[in-house]
Parts: sequence; structure tokens; C-alpha cells
Amino acid sequence: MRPFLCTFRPFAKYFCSAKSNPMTTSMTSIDKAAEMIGLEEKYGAHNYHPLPVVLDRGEGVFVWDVNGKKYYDFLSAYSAVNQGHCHPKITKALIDQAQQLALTSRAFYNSALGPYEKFICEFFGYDKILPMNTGAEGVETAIKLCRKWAYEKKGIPDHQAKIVVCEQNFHGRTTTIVSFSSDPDSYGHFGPYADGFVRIPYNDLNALKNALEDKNIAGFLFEPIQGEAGVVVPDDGYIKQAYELCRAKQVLFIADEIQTGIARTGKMLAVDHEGVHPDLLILGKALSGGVYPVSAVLADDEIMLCIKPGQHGSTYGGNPLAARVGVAALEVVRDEKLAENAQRLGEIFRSEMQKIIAKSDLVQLVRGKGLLNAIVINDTPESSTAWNICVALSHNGLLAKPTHGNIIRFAPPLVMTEDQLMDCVAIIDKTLSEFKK
Ligand code: IF1
Repeated sequence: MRPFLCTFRPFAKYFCSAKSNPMTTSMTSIDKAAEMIGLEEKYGAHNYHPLPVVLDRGEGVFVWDVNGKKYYDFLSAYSAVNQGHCHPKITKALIDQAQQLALTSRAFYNSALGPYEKFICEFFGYDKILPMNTGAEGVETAIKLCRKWAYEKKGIPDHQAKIVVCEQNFHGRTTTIVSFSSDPDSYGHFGPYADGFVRIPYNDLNALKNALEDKNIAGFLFEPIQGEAGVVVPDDGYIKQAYELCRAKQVLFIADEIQTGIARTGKMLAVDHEGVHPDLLILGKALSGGVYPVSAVLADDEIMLCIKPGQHGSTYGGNPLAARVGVAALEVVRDEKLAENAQRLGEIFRSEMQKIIAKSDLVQLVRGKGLLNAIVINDTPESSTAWNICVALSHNGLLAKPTHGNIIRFAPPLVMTEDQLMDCVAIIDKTLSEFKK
């Protein structure tokens, strides 16, 4: 165990001055975890409720806590770490570029951006990319592009453009995006809200058809699988038919693949399951393999060129570090055939979960695609059963997080092997069979 020294980092003075913990070299590892949790509790905003595990190191499908305990990561930083923690190729790209040139702003050209733009456009089959940083910024960018196109190409009267979105959506945390959320936690007391969105039920083609009767609809923004809602998979054919409906009405089909994209669901994009090419494609999370915030919107010229110099941007968007990391992250996914692995292991995982469901009344169902899956626990969303199961799973060496009370999402890094997956299935099986409500 590494002794925790006050001289270790610049932050040390804060640790040392924390009254609750006299920092001595005899501090036990349990104290260390408690200390870290205490610091976050005292100095961090309370906008999260983490499991009581303090992670310190990661490699591939594994993470280690400050006590040296090893876990399978079954969250993958909400699918940002599809390529596994600290992937050597991505880390190398990050370090090499950081030592060469990290940020120039877009006031100048840089030598990494052009090659990245060419690479990603060819990779996904679009004319152009607009690079941003976080997922929410990608979604905001797509909304702005959609509106600009609507006014300048489709001819919708100024200020009248509307975008259709779905119930239970999750597209990020900015004020515009939470304006069209149906989750009170996301939108409550964050008004006044942005106008111009129409919400319809997810997976309901009739509702979409009706909504599209309005001439001022500019776009349809959706998640191919609703992640935050609890891995809600629409019916086969929904995406393809929704695309056709939008096409018929000259409405932009905008896929938020921030969570479902980059091999997570067993194809490079979740829309690939239905052979659809969105008008606007939003990527984030695993576009960097988890080492850095990198997001992007891809579109063809007719849409992308609606935005002119000075009309949109970001200090960090398209910086050399992000550009190099983006190429490396996509190369890893392609070269290591992570989509194929996710597809294959996903089938195995769901069939193993079905076996558990058959013998236990604790789990109602399993659903998902590729390695984006969830089990629904047989209890009310208000109960703490799913939370307690996740705590028990962590004690047994597997990290997962409940969503919406009684749903547990399972999304390991896509570099997992079949042996590792079966090891994880055994941990889940053992934990559930020992679990008492
Ligand atoms: C948090 C969930 C996952 C996303 C989709 C945009 C964004 C996200 C489809 C925004 C972000 C995150 C954010 C994270 C929790 C998380 C999440 F539980 F909310 F649903 F992944 F499962 N579109 N999803 O899923 O991207 O701006 O965060 O980079 O803590 O809020 P971001």
C-alpha cells in the first residue's frame, strides 16, 4: 500500500488541513477511502450520489480502489471507456500530442485537426464534422444546425422552427436540453425553459407521424436506445420507419449516439442495426476512449455549411489533443473489432441473465443490445433493492449503478474477453442468489 504523504501533491495542503482527519503515515486504507469521500462531501457540490467506492487506477476492464481492491467495471464511465481503461494506444496519442501542442484555439489552423476531420468523415460517411467537447455541447450544436438549416434551406419562418423529441429522453444538462426533458430531476426549478420542442412518446410511430403534420417541424432528435431511461430498446423497424417518416416531410433525422455509438450496441452505430444514415449524427463519450472530453456532430454540406464563421464554436473544440485522441480511439475500436465483440458477448450475457431470471424472482427481465444492457429488479422504483444489490456486487468485485430506482445498467468495456464475461456472470449470479431484500 502506498503511504499517503502530505507532500505528495499540490492538493496536499487541503488534505492536511482537513480537521476530521489527522494525516499521519499510520492512516489505514479504510481511513483513506473515508477521507476521500469526506472531502468530496465537504467541498464538492452534492449533484451526485456515488457508490461508496473510491477508485484510484484502471486498466482494461478493471479498476482498483484506494485499498487495492480490484473490480470489473460494468459502467465504463457511462460508455465513455468502451476501449477499456487507459488503453495504451489512446494514452500514447494523448501524451505524445500533449508534449507537442495541446491547444491553439480555432483562431489558427493546427496540424492535427485536418487529418482527424478527414479520418472521422470517411469513417462515418459524412461530408463534414463540427468538433466540440462534451456530449451536451454536441447536442446543442445539432439543435443550432437544425434550426439554421430550417430557416435558410427549408424556409420555416424565423423563430418558428420546432424539434420533435421523445418522452424519457436524456441528451445532457444544459438549460436548453433540460427544457425538453420529462424527468423532474433534470428540469425541475431550472426554468424559464427554452421553446421550440415537441415531446412525443418513444417507440411510437403514430405519434411521430402526427407530430410531423406540423409544417414547422425542423428535426426529430432521438436516442436509438434510451440509456438513462433504463436501456429502453425500441421495436425492430422503429428507427428505419421513423427515418422514412422524417424523410417524407423533409425533417432532419438527428441521432444522439453519444451513449449508443462507437461499438457499444454491437455495431459501430446503433442506427446501423437498421441501415439508417442520420442527417445529423452526434457522438461523444467513447470518441476519446475516456481520456478527454471529445464530441462531434457530423453532417453533409447542405446542413453543415449553414453555419458560417463566427456563428458557433468553442475554445477547446477541435484542439490538437482531442483530434489525435479521436483518431486513436476510433482506430482501436476498428482494429480490435470491438463492435463484433460487443455483439457476441452481448448475446451470451443476455442468455446467461435469462438463466438467472428463470431461477430467481429477484430479477424481472433483461434487455439491451450488444454490451448495453439492463436488468429490471422486481421491486418498486422507490425501494432501495437495486442500490443494495449494487453495493453487494461491489463487495464481490463488480461495479454497476442503478438507474430509475429499480433498474441496473450493465455496460462493461468492450475489450472484455468471454472468460472475463463468464467470471462476471458468476459474480452477478452469486450476488443475486445470496441477496436478501
Ligand atoms: C451524468 C445517464 C448515461 C447521454 C446522451 C447526451 C449526453 C449523455 C444519450 C450528455 C450523457 C450521461 C451523463 C451522466 C450520466 C450519463 C448517463 F445516466 F444519464 F443516462 F450515460 F447513461 N446524450 N449521459 O447519455 O453528454 O454532456 O455528459 O458529455 O452524470 O449526467 P455529456
